[in-house]
Amino acid sequence: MPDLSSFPITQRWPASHPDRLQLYAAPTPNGVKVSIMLEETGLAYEPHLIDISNNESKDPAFVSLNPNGRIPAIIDPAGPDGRPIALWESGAILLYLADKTGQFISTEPGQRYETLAWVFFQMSAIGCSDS
Ligand SMILES: N[C@@H](CCC(=O)N[C@@H](CS)C(=O)NCC(=O)O)C(=O)O
Repeated sequence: MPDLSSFPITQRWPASHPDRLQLYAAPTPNGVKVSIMLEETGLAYEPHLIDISNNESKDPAFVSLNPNGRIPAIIDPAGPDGRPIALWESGAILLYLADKTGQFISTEPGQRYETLAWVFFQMSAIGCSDS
């Protein structure tokens, strides 16, 4: 069983299933797009609701994972090299999950950069602003 105790966020939002990808999010555009990606890729995950209306994304335990203090963020217990990895920024998380599962992004450079263009377009032009 993976040990996630080195991540302070797991003290505030404990992992009942530390073998599963841990999602820290809320039902907002940036949160939901990661949930959709997890559902579509079929990865097992454990969601944790971060109550942003009560500033829980500014809780020191959350900020220890994402210094920008915004949802979404993840911990994947089975990251590169089999070690846990923490990630924040929804676009980075989407690309990580796409690469991890080999879904929704090509390894063929032309197609891969076309996908990146759409992800960057979405990040800069559609959805919650980063303010
Ligand atoms: N660029 C960030 C933006 C994240 C973001 O703006 N999250 C909002 C919800 S959609 C949030 O956490 N708001 C709470 C706050 O700013 O305190 C990303 O794409 O992950």
